[in-house]
Amino acid sequence: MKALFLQNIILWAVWLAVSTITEAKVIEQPNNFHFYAEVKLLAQPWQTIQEIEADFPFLLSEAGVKGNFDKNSVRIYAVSPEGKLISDAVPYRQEGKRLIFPVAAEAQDKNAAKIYRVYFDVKENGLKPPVKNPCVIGEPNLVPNPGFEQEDEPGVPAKVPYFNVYKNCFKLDSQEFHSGQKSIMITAARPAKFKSWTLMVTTNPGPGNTAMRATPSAYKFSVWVKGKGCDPSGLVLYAVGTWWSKEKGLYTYSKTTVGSIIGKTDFTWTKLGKTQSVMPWAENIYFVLFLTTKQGTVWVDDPKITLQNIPKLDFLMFNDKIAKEGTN
Ligand SMILES: [Ca+2]
Repeated sequence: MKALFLQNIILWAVWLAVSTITEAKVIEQPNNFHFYAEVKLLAQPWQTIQEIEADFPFLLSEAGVKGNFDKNSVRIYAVSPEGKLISDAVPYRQEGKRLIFPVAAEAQDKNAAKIYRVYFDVKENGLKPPVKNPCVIGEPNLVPNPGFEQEDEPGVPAKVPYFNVYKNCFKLDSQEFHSGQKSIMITAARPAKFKSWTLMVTTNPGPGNTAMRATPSAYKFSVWVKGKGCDPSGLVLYAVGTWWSKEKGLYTYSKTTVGSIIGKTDFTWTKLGKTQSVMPWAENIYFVLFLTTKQGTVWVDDPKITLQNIPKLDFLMFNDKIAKEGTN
């Protein structure tokens, strides 16, 4: 009986190994695209939508290539540091000179720097079919759960730290929103001399916390707010960035005003924003909103963090696989 059991275990292990091999993904090789360029992006512990600047006609002319850029030919792949394709073509949206696409979540800090390779071609090398996007690609945004649309459980927005701690005054509201179908409604339970709420958009760095990674750069922070019955002496929003280095053991934070609304009791959806540089040694930042008003209700939606300077494709490469054909 025991032998039969062991035999079954072995058979199951062999089946698992074989099925894993046979199910290994074959990545489509972009063999008939004549050119590519690469860019480095920082992946977050959650999926983000990121953007790059891609001026293809300029890249082609800088490299002395004659021909007209084929807008439909763009294909984006994640590649390993050795230059091997590690993903299928990534869906993207083209807006002027910008390419906007999802960057997959990466759990490990050491693997967070990702290389993306963009293949493209000129019309003279044969028109390429346009890419069909399997999904709608939103605006570039580094925050997890942009617009508070995903829920962990009914009424609890996903990836909003400590939402439940403030459940007496925080509510996921599907009646009022700036975009999508939900916002976070914050209500003063009763008038108080001074009232403030802390809404964490991304977690503070620290042991066990999944914080947002940062590169030495400037980030744009913004958020939309709406108010009803607020204290007219002022609603102030502070963004708090904590700049933190695990390696150097440095830990500091800077509190910066995202914006304020003074003299209004009721106000419609209003965008408040601020650009903030990150300390050169910082490995993480976090985005917290402190809202202060003595009374009333405030709705918050669409917090957004983006890089001030968009990473850029700046050097064209010739695709070795077809360079011999001499058709460039
Ligand atoms: Ca929303």
